[in-house]
Amino acid sequence: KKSDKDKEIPVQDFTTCDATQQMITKGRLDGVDTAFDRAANMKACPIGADSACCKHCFMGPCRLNAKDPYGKVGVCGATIDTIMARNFARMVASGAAAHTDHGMSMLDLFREVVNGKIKDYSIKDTQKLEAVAQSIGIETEGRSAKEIAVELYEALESTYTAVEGEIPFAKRVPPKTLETWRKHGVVPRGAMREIMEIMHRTHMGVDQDYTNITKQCSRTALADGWGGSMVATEISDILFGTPSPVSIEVNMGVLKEDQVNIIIHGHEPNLFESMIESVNEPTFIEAAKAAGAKGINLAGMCCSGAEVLVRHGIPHAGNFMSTEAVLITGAVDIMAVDVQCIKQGLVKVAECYGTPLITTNPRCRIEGATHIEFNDHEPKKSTDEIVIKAISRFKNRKAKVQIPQNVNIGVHGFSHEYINYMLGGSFRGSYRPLNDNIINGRIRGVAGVVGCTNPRVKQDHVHIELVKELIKNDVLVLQTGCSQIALAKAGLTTPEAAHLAGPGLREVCETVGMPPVLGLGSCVDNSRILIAASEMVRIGGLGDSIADLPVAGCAPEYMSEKAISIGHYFVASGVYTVFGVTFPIVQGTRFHKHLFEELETMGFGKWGFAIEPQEIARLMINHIDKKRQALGLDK
Ligand code: SF4
Ligand code: MSK
Repeated sequence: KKSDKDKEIPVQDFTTCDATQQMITKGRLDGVDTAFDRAANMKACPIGADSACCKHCFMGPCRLNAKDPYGKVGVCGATIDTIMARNFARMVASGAAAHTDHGMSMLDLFREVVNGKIKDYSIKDTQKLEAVAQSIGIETEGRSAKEIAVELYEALESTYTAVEGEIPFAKRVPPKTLETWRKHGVVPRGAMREIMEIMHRTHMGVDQDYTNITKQCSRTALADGWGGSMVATEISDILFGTPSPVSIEVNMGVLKEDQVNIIIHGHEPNLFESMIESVNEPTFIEAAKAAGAKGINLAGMCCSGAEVLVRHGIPHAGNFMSTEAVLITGAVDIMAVDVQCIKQGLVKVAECYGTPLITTNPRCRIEGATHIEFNDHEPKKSTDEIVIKAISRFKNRKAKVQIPQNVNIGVHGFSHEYINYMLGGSFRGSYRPLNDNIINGRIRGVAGVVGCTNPRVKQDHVHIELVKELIKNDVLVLQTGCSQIALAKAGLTTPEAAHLAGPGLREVCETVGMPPVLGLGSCVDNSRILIAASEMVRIGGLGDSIADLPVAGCAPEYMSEKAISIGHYFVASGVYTVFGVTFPIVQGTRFHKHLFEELETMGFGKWGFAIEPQEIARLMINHIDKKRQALGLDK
């Protein structure tokens, strides 16, 4: 039962997504609560928001005063800088753990496919297999795919397990950037080691120098971006195919009243890949018809959706803040989830509409949901069972169905390989034309706009207005995750959106036939942006390190610890990265100065913060212009 307090708040203040607005309105009439309502009814804790509290031991918890940060210390004597740095480090550790565990699952699957123990999946992209192997110095000439894959597996395992040395993908880092990392001792070893060390160092009574803690934040975050996340992306491409652009429908209108609707939500692609097989089984299609449906309709949400949107052109029903709203349609016959960004609140909403909510991963069970475990060794066993349940729910649908008719068509699937191809004219093309267009000023710079949606700000609004402002100023925008879906719903992922771009970017888009906003995939696919940046350095003309490039990043509506890890690996890689909503550090403290100023002087990127889209755009564009000037591109 919802409280009355938020009933006054117009739904337009919660979200710019029309379909989600319609569903919140319906939810209000049905007496159903969503995270929007809960956020309106629960003020964020002001002490936690500033990260001014510590509960790392039981002499505390200790609460400092953000308004007088140096007026007090914790019982152990910990200063505000130590407390904030330790809290920040643990967010990085948690976010990095999520991505690296995801990557490790993909690597486990790859190992079992390569050694023949799993036969339901296979290596789909041998060209990518060879390219990844070559990138870390594995000989491919005259060798079979199996031989290459065995050696690649062994090498990539050290991304997680290496107790010393450097992770394999450090070989892809531009030499000058790597030199900076080596100088500051932040080249990552295996992720397990780095995450373990961060947890040790942030224990009570260990590392109490915020600059030293920040070093381990950088090392751990880099083990995510250039390690766990990059392995997740590359192995998923090898197993399931490297994305290339597809035109596809996005938004809640992809649900179909007269079909069995199945939604997959979460992050790892293997569940979804198996579900694609299951829904195409003729026996299930027949069974769905026998139950009175016209067919089976499969759609994705969040990053699970982003993975298959770019690889297979499966429709996407909406981003993080629409996952409860989509259930309010009454049209979802089953929602199956795996890991990450799955709100516990889904259970109640699903229950209200008689939609089975299925957990599938042993790492993520939710009280009140049904668990049907997914196993890579017999994947279809669980996805078949889920389809059967969905058909049965369709047959017995009791909830009134109301599907918002919003559908947007956009082009997605710009892997860095495809960007190469698109701009360079061959699959082994080059970023030369991109660099040339930046040098001649048609493209002012490149921005990565990524990340979640968050009920503390109007859903999609900051993403959309920020991206519009960037492209208007000739900044090419690369996107992943929930942000990409926000822009797709706003119609900016189409080549026609080029008319919203400044004259230079518009000319490039029209010549190539590409949108001014390029969707690259899921959150782990932020690694594609790192590779694109490395390629831009390698091609030349834009400096020697990633920190020299006229680029900037942003997660304007972030909500997760994963986003903090992503933000910090971009910063450690040399990118100015602006976050919106809130930033968990007290302004005016030494730790704040370290992250927002000093890291840049050490050869890294730096953090930035602003809430309003125009202000974020101004910060990013100013930074791009500063880098252009330093390169001598704008006299
Ligand atoms: Fe308080 Fe120090 Fe314990 Fe943190 S570690 S709770 S600051 S006494
Ligand atoms: S799903 S981490 S809400 S982007 Fe990757 Fe979206 Fe953020 Fe989850």
